[in-house]
Amino acid sequence: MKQQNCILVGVPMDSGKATKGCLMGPDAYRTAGISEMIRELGHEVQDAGNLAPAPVNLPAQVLEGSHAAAETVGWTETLIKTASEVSAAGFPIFLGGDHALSLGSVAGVAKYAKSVDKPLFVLWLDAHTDYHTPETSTSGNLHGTPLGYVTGRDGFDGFPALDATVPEENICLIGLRSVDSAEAAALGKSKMQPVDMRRIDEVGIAAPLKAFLEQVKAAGGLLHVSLDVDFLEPAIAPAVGTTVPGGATFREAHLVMEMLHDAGCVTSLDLVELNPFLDERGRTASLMVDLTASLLGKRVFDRPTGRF
Ligand code: B3U
Ligand code: MN
Ligand code: MN
Repeated sequence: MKQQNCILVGVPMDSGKATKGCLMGPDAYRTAGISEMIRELGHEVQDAGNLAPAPVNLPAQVLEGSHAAAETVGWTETLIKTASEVSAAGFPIFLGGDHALSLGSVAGVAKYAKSVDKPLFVLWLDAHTDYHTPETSTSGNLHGTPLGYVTGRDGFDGFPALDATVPEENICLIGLRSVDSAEAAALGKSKMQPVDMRRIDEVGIAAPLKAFLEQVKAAGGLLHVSLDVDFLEPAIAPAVGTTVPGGATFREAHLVMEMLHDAGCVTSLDLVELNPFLDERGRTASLMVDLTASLLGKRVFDRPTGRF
């Protein structure tokens, strides 16, 4: 990955589920030193501050089973606009906020990709598939729906119409270990590339990622990475509302980020679901910043320069 102009976009969004706390995420990343880390790695960084949701009123029956729907639609409107604009200016890093922010970040990046006539690919690092529609969700939590929205599934009345959808075959999900039955049924019919923990146990995490990155590079595509804290093993990343045992280890997660760096095709990043209220002395926020460092080129041993 060459030198980047990183743009930090704070998204203190907490409307994607009922448990509160993700709104503190952007400031936790700042406190953990995300700007300083990026600068030390030789990249440019600018902090665009925090966004706010557009004011939205929904008719009574629209999205009525969804938690805080109007607020999430407002965030989505704001994020589509911002994500499409900042993508033209540099490498956006969306500091969440819960995973409902990806309804807007991915839709906005897809809009940008269309404007420059490049295919968009998405890597979803998550315990969950987040492939519900508001109608299939049993929890009513819209953080479980972004991949449903950006792939163009029906049932998103009230949300902005998409300028561009992401082709299912361009989406790879790694880390899966909690998939609701309605999602599994839809996933079975889709062309998305799911990699669950069993597959990782059998073949390792590098092989499926390598295959996907080769697909991205062969197509000359843009790659958006969406990193949910619950991709990680809860023992190393406790600051998340939806812990699921058996997640990616410290070493697997860093390897993923290092491979993404070496591939040189990542163009935008979401850091989502961090709930600082649930953290232990900031260690989850710090781990997420360290993983971002690996994605941006931090390494233990740099062979060309011989530096550790
Ligand atoms: N699939 C469940 C659980 C869930 C999805 N994403 C998170 N949790 N973080 C749901 O509520 O949609
Ligand atoms: Mn998620
Ligand atoms: Mn998740």
